[in-house]
Amino acid sequence: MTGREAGRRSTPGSSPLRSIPRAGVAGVIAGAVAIAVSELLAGVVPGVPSLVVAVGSLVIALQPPGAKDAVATLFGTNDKTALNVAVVVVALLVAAAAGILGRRSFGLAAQLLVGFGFVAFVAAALQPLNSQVLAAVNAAIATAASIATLRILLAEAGFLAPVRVGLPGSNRAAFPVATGNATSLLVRDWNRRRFLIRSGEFLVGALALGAFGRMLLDRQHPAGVPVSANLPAPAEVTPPLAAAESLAAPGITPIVVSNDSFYRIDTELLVPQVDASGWQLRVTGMIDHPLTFTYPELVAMPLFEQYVTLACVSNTVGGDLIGNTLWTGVHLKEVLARAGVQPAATQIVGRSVDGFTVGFPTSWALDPSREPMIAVGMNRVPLPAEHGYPARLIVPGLYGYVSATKWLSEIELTTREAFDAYWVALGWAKDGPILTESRIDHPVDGANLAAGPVDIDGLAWAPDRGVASVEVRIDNGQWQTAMLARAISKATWVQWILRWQATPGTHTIEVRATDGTGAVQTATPGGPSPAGATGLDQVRVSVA
Ligand SMILES: Nc1nc2c(c(=O)[nH]1)N[C@H]1C(S)=C(S)[C@@H](COP(=O)(O)O)O[C@H]1N2
Ligand SMILES: [Mo]
Repeated sequence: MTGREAGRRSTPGSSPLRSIPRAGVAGVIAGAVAIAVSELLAGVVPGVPSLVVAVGSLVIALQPPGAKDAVATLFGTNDKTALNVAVVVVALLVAAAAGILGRRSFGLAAQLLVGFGFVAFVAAALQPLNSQVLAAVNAAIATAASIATLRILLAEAGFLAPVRVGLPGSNRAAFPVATGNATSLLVRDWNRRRFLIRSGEFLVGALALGAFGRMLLDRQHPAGVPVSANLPAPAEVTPPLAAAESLAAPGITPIVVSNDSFYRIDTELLVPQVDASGWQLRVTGMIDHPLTFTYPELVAMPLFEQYVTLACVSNTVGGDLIGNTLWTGVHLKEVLARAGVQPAATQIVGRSVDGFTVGFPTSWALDPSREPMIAVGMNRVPLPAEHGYPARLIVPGLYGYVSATKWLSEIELTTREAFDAYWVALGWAKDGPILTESRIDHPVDGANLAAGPVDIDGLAWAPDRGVASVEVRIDNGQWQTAMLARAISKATWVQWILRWQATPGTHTIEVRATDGTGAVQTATPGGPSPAGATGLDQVRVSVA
């Protein structure tokens, strides 16, 4: 008899290494069942938090300074998916460890699962919008489901005494595992097959229920304008865009981005759903008259419209974490005037229902040259949920991370020294004026072109200093001045175009902008951390 055969004939428990895979599989499946049950509960019962989302949010909350820089545009859509997947994978690994432990001591395995369930509960309970009771209920049920599953599968695998359920006919114990003769080999084969069948059943069930739960959960957190939302007509209406404000170049990036294609960046793994009827905006801190607005009270104030370009500090050179749209909202200055800002209040902090914060200088907001707003509309519809319904801040000239609080709940007047907002505490710059930048949209990098006239076009922005000029150069040649559309305002980006007589060969095209103060955009590559990306956008093309 070879050593290998001898090994097969021992009991699973007596061959510690060889039994690891089966025990690990049992653990993974127990973990999958826990996740499936918890996602299903979260999807079916309103108010029950998803534990996967909760652990992901905890990871976001615990990130060390600089982590966001390492993952270039963390919190973009793909990163949210990646984080969910990472949480599931880690949970399954922990569950696998529980399965392996369970061969020797089921009690220890159960304790590990309880511990993990407790971590998930704490993660969920820490989120400001979650019910702690429902978080506890979900974690308890999910943990119980994983322990029961592990118990059943470890018994099927022969590591534990069979689970006896006191129902007639259900008492299908695994065959006793014996050693040393042909009959027992057959029995063990049958046991192994039963383990596999059972595991497969649990796995398929978990995948189906988990996917169903997640689908229901996503449905509870839809993007887009909430059905019940409506927006009164603004008192001051912006005239339609003049023809001169857009260049008539085919395929050029539109000057106004649609709500659906406007970039989205935030720390929320599911789109927050704020009910405007229960929502309030409080104005607090170093003011003479604390204020509270309900949604009807806020939108009963005179509404105005303005185009403002919003950019993310994480946007890389040539990137698309930037958009320009028509915002509708209340003058922040009017709200601040009513509140009576005390002279010592040097910082305005915007807090979100989810605990996110921004902070910007009071002097920036009160500067007569700009109109910061409490925005309630985007492109003439109420704010879509993912862009901050029912209200958000929009401050011309500042990156979103220091200014554009979505799902706004409080405006607090404080000092610059007293408080560092969310991303500032994580190492990003305290001041976040949007840098002067420009982008080549056409031709695209790597394009193959025919020799002859080629239109090079793109966008440039320097909110809210305004763009004075845009220049393009080919192969390090002379800077050539591009034609600019008429800017809607200093707070918006502007389209530019340059006709080029392309000659055969490969060429590098670069662009740079000069802002309204005469400052040329920084050409040295840098950032995005801590204060925004610098450097020139460039594309390489082949001309034949
Ligand atoms: N509540 C909340 N508001 C937020 C954020 C966030 O994570 N949570 N992210 C900010 C950042 S970093 C940016 S760039 C803008 C993006 O706004 P948008 O998603 O509407 O484009 O929102 C800002 N407001
Ligand atoms: Mo951002």
